[in-house]
Amino acid sequence: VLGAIVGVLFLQFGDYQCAKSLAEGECQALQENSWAYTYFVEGLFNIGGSLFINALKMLMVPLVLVSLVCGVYSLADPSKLGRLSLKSIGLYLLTTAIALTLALTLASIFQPGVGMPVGEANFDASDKPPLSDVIINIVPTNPFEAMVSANMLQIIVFAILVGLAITLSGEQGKRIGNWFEDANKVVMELVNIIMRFAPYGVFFLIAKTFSTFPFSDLVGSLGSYFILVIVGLLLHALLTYSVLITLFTRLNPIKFFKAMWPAMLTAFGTSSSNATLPVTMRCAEANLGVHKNTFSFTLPLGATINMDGTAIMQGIATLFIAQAYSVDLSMAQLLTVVLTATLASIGTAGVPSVGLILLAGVLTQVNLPVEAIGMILGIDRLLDMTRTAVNITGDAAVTTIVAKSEDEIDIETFNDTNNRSNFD
Ligand code: DAS
Repeated sequence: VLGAIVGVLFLQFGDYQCAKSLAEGECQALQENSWAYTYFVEGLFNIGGSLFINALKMLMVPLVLVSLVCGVYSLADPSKLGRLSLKSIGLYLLTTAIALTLALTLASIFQPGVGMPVGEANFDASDKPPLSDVIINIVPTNPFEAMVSANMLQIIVFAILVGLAITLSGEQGKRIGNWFEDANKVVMELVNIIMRFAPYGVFFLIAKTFSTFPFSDLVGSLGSYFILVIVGLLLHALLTYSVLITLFTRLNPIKFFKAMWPAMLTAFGTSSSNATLPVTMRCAEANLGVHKNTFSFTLPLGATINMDGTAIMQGIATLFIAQAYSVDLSMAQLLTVVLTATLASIGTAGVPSVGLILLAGVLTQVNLPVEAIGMILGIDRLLDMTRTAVNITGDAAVTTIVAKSEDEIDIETFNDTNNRSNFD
């Protein structure tokens, strides 16, 4: 909010005016030696914001590579591979794919980014590989080149294969697996360090955006993006999970939401699936009646690999940015968005704002500018809180379905809405 106010003040009272056409996607200061534009808009705001965006881009490759190797390594443990994990992994990937499809459909229908005053794309968006190339190219010929060029799909495929190989490598694999688990802790600490600078980075990015583009145009487009993500999150939570729970368990979905309400509130408050996990587990046990030996596997798994709410944001944000830059994504590129977003979330821990770092990877994969994240960063906090609540609700919905199928749920507890424990 402070960044927007400062930006608007500069645009209204600075000694420069932006060319209304903004055709080049950048503000053309009409007074060449404008001090306000030179030292602040293109100076402080631009440098501060770009440093933060670069830091997000810096995190993409190590975060996805290390967390995904760990995610697959912990998943593919033969002792866990059984029916339970195949059911829960299958359902988690299904709900995430449904979330992305819903998000891309909503963004295609309502087109929130059309009219966003960023003008034409001044980057190469022409690379639209045919579907066959997208599929052939997901296997890297040189994994190190894939990392250097931040080819996220190739990094994801390589990480999944490495995770599987570690599992099948006996003792040596255990040593490498432990190394990756330690490396994952370091990478997550790196994310925490960068996120400490988020308030400053967001201030500079928003100040630059609002000091460059007309306030009325911005609020209209950002407002429609924000509302569309909230609508997508609510639709997915209330519709998808209700249908799946009714279809697969014949239980009352309303009682499910009542049971999970304390965990949803905790997730909303913390913006972290990991931090909410103890409450999600308590709700599953005390309110849903799910047996411990089921939720103690499916919920930690879900907190890591299942991020439906994040997928909703990523699908809508990707199309919002493409529309803002008048880039028309092909069907192959939309499939790339679904693949990258679904697979990238498998290993990533549920901590605040991690969805934004993954969004940078999705944008990279379809040749959209990662800098464009700067436009939506300022309103992401409230969206992160809401999508995290949806993430853990999805974890609990799949847990309920799996528990019912394994006859590991106490139906009386599930149906008894009087004994709801709110852990106050
Ligand atoms: N905050 C993340 C979580 O905990 C979600 C996200 O960043 O998108 O699930």
